[in-house]
Amino acid sequence: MALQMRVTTHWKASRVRTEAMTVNTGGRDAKRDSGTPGFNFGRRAGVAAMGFLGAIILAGCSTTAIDDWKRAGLPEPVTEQGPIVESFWVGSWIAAMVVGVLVWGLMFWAFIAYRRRKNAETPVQTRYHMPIEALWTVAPLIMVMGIFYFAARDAAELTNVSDTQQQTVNVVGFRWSWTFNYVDEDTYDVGQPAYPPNATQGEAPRQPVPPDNESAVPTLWLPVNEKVKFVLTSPDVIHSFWVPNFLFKLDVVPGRTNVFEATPNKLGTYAGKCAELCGVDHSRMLFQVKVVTQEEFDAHMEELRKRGQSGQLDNGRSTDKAQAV
Ligand SMILES: [Cu+2]
Repeated sequence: MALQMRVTTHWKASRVRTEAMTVNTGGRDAKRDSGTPGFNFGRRAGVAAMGFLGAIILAGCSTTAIDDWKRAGLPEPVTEQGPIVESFWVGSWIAAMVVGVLVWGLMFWAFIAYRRRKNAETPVQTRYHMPIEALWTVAPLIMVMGIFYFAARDAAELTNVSDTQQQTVNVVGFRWSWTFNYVDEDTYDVGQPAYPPNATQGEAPRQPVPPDNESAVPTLWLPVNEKVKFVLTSPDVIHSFWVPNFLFKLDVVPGRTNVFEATPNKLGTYAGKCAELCGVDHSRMLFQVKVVTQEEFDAHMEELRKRGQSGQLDNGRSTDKAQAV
């Protein structure tokens, strides 16, 4: 009885504690049903408050917020491959919710149908019930196999390298910035760590990097609707190349060349960052991706050549440009 009382909802904790104490000291006649009118009222009020809050939140939803819900919190995909991840993610949530609603429904049905009644005897105990045991072995197995099938299928598609790319970019992650070698254009761009160096030591307040500001963070330019092969290399430690809007990230590992392909299909500027803790200035490894028209891309390549940034930086570093800051 004391246990039953303690698990009752916590907003009635003080009353429960008193009752539990009564049970412990006063014995059997102190036994009381937890479904007192006070408890029911509290629960109803709670449900009503949550419903009201839900209505307010829904009423205040902008279309962006609704789109966020439709993607279950994922950023908007900006590549041809993005929707593969999106449908896997959303599908997993739907499957999880279906299973969750079924399990919660059965739980609450059991709570109510088999709740303790006054003077009730110990209920019948079911043991070694083969059909039930088979069910709770086979059902999770089917679920795990289902998740595995879709995960393996989508991962194979996302990591498949067809070598039919129109652009190849060698992304070099180094402590603590990025170099983008445009292989087919024979140009490069090299970045510097974002933020002033002392910002990480708490001496200066950290300023957010202005969006679309090329001087603040290195920028990778990509032509829209062209398949890009990303070749990831690192001269020092493990980094991770992550553009959240690509819904994809891949480690940049020294001594190893990781490759993936993606086709950006939405014009715009997107944030990127290192997603593998790589040392003290890991948080300064910010960059951005600019998806532009073919003409803008060509003009930018010409601009790089004019600045003298022809050729490739194998180790990602350039003595004149990427000085330690
Ligand atoms: Cu890093």
